[in-house]
Amino acid sequence: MDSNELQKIEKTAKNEVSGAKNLDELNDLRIKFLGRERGALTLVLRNLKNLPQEERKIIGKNANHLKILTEELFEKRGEELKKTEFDSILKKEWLDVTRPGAKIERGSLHPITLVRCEVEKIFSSMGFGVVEGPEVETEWYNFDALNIPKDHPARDLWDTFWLKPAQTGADGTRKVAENFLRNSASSLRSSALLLRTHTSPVQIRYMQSHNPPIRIIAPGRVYRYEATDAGHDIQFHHVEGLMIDKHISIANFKAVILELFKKLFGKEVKIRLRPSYFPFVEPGFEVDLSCIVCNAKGCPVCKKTGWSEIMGAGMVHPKVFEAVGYIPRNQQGFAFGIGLDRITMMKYKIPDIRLFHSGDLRFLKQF
Ligand code: FA5
Repeated sequence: MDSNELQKIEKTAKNEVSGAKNLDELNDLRIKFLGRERGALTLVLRNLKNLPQEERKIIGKNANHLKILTEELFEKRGEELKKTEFDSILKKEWLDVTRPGAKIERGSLHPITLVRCEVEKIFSSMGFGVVEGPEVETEWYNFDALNIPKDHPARDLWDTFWLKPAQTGADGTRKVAENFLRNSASSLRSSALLLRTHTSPVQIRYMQSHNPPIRIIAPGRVYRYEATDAGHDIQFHHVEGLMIDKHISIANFKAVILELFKKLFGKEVKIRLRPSYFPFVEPGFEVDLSCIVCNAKGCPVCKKTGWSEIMGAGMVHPKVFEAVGYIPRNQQGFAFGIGLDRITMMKYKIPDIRLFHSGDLRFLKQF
């Protein structure tokens, strides 16, 4: 061991410490030079005892001096590296708190949902409850109980999607659903399955489990196997209505419907009742609303007539009361089925019903 060796250690330490690229590298170097076991300077100091006394004095002094110097080198380089690392973190994670936030895309309710909610609110304010029923129905509820027996020509009024007998899923879910529907008709009743063509079966289900007085609406999706055009789709929505008590008349029906339209459209509207045939009401009529899309001037929605057929209605037929187990003469009432899509078109002046299911965001984003 001589002074040359110490100078060599000093030179390498200076070079390597100043060249350390990060704190890990610096730590390795610290072990290399100052490490307790095998650090270059530690070994020098440890071996001092083997040197002659004179040499030990000089080398010892120089080695201690170098140790202090090297520790200062590490300290200084450590500070530099910490600052560089901190600066790079700051650069990476820098956040401009004054920058305006990114706009969160929000969905909106479908126009039909908006109008459905509004219709429900208006009917609720007139004391009507809101009930629902299954979209997959049995033939008995959709037709038979509504006084539309098999082979009756009136069935042709409702072009029906019939369902094939269901495949049972591994978990038996479809079977359970089918059994539920079939059991809720009786075993003697027709249990073929279909997609309901109107929400009138909900009034049957409700009357089976409730006695008059009744005041309900039944909104929901319905299906028909028919050609589509600006005013017709194969999947649309009905709001069925039913009001039954001892002395309910068509005058009550008119008052309720005019109140609905007045509140929904925010102004008095014109309606007209045309005699019509529905097997489950007598008398039956269709209600036309003067076309709001074109202000009754004529457009594709009203087929250029100025009127749009909006609903079917009438006084509940005694046969329907019989089907649900009521004594026909004990009560009377009206029922109606509003085309929800049609009144939505009127409210928002939508010229084509097919837009509702087009999935076109340019259309949907307007609501
Ligand atoms: C019925 O379905 C009856 N259940 C309504 C009813 C209930 C009458 C209670 C009497 C008593 P209709 O098939 O007319 O009736 O349908 C009712 C309304 O649904 C129509 O007035 C019309 O506004 C709308 N509608 C009918 N077919 C379509 C279709 N393909 N696309 C869109 N809306 C339709």
